[in-house]
Amino acid sequence: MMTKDEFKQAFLDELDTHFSVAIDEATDYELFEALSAVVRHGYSENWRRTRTEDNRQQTKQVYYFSIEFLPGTLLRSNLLNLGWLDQAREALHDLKLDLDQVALAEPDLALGNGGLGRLASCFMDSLASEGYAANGNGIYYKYGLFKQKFVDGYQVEMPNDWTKSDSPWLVRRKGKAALVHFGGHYTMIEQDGWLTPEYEGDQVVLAVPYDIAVVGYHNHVTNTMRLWNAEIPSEDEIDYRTIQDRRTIEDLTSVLYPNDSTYDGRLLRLKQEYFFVSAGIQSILRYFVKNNGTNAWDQLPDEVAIHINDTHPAMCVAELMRLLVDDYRVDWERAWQITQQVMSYTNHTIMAEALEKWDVNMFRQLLPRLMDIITEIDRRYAESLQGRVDGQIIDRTRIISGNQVHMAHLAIIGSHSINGVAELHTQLLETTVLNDFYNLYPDRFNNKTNGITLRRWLQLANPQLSHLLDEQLGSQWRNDSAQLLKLTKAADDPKVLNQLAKIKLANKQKLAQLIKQQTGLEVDPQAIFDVQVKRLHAYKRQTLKLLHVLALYRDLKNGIDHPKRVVIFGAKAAPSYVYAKQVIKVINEVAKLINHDPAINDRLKVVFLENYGVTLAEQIIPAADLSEQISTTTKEASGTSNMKLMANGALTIATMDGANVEIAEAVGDDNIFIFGLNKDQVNQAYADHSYDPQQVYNQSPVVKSVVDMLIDGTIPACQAEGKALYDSFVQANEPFFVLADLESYLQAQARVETAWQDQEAWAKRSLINIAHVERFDADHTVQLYAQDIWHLTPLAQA
Ligand code: GPQ
Repeated sequence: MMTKDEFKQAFLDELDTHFSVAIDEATDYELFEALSAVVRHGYSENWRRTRTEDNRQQTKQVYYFSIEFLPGTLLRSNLLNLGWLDQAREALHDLKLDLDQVALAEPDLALGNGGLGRLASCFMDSLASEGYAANGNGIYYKYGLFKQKFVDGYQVEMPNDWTKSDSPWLVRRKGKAALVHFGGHYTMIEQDGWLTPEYEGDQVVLAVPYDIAVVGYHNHVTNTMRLWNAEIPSEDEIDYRTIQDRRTIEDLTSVLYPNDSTYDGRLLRLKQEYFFVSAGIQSILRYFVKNNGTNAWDQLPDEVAIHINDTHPAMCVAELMRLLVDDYRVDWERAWQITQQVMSYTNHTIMAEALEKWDVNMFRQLLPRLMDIITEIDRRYAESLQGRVDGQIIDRTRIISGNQVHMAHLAIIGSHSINGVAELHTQLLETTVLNDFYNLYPDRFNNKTNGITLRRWLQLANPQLSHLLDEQLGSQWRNDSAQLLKLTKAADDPKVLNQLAKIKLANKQKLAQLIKQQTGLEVDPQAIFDVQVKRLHAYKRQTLKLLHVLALYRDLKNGIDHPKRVVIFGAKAAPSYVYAKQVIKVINEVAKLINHDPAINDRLKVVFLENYGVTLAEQIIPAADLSEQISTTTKEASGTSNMKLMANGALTIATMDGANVEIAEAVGDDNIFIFGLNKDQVNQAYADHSYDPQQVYNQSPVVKSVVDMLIDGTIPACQAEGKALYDSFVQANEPFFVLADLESYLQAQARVETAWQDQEAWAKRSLINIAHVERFDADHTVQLYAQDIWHLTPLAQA
């Protein structure tokens, strides 16, 4: 424990040692750095001890391989988990400083695009907090996710050169570096009766780890997230004298793939995937050999679980095989058994374009030995099924077919567990995209519905609501989210409901200030704050929200009144995703039109905040009244902003997609607004091509009148983009059913308006949502992974 005065002294000492400045001359970043130094002292012993205790106890560890992590900022979350947040706040207050203000100096660590990367970071926090020995394994991108600006309503991407600011959380561990080989040729030569590859002409890259401590909540466990940086091996410095030469290596880890779910532009990405996979697996085996020698491989599955987060690290399967067979001379069959026991895989989408496939020739050129290993895995796989199942099934499930390497197939064939991320998603995997595999290996399939860490998304983001929960429930809910269910006892207590409403209003006032600061717009905190925050994607249907906005605008212009509403968007588009960028442009122009129309008189405001990311999410979500989860049913694997908004008391308007289905189940029909086609209707329409948007458009005056606003000159300055959206909605077999769901969506929004009229009833619904978010606590999710998939037991907690 640390008292306030001790904290104060430690902070002043750090400020003095690091910068020799007094408080009033220090910049916010210097204050942040001094604070972070105090925090580092707070966990350094636990960090060392967690590592060495794993070692001594031989506790099984999981290695979570993910090409993306989105930790956001770490100062306050580390303080919270150390149990020092209140002391730090008070100590700074004594020094006339505001912790939250100083914390703003810390840039987001944004080494991911969206949900997938953020989930990885929520899991890291929860794994440490649940006392599991867990390691993140990822890439040290020099440029993180781009910074988004709007210029004339268009998205402009700015580089995010985050390493410039010298994050205090990273520790470079040159001593733990590994060598990764690319290209060249190899021949198998016999050495002591074992065929071993001899390489020639390959490029060697030094992988240097940067480690970040992952502090567990009040439990003395501190795990490691390891990010690998590509560098020139020192013995090769002589060969890389020109800047051009050096770039070929350093570029390997320089950029995060800016696409989410779909992408193109390939070779570098393949290199990145192999790079962090190979470095990570090498370091796992090195550690294992140090503890167990080179003769105990059958114990590997007792000590190590490797998790493949989506297909990007699927090469883990082949790389572990390569190292076991080539370097450690383990028999193929034995190596394969070990590999399957060690590996597990999570799928995060059913969208075909995100299931990675690599051209065999490209793969072979970059990774000749690995390609041959995969070929052998594939050959044995097909052989094992020959004569037992239909040849077509073998063809459809092989790793190599059509001159392509199917990464999902590699991950599935090499793993003992395959999971989806929400009940509906897992069911769709089993019955559609992975149906062949499900029929072959039903026991490998399981569901693990996503979760979020309530420490960041409730305790840190919404301190006032957290205090109310303390008052109502005692502080135990902070350790044990099941306690939140007890909140339903207060569902009819007008005092509690009133307090809840007051807290929401205060959060909305704060967000209103931020909106004013960032956009100059004044918004009324009494209005409905209607929030859609997530990546910009056709299937997520920001377009549907846009059409609702146009419908409201049309009504208001025609004298039909609606409750005051502030529609808030936050979304980045992949730089090469033309359609998504057109949507941004149209929303921005519609916002400009409405916000400056005196006839609207502030009854409707549209705010598109720039540069949505973890920190902005922490500011928006606590202020939301309405959570927009309106993806085309079957397309959103789970969603996680739906859970974050629920935790903060927003009511959800949703399709029965992803985890929305489970949210609806948890809160009950009266406490959520459901609309739109269900999964059977959507699948039916795909199967028989029966969706005819033209017909919907022609038959529904409501739909026609709203959609026409995109092309009738209502919205200035985006004719081409408006037309592009219009065309996309009416095209034959439009895959996202925007027009099909529009009327149903507008009706659901009308129900929202009616519900809003009774503020006390709204607050009650809000309370019920908060109470039931315990079902989506990532602490619980990781426990299920640990028990069912990884077979971990928590470290003995000191
Ligand atoms: N997701 Cl495949 C991403 O964020 N990026 C991806 O490349 C893929 C999936 C999301 C998915 O769309 C959401 O529905 C999930 O909630 C999230 O992964 C975490 O599972």
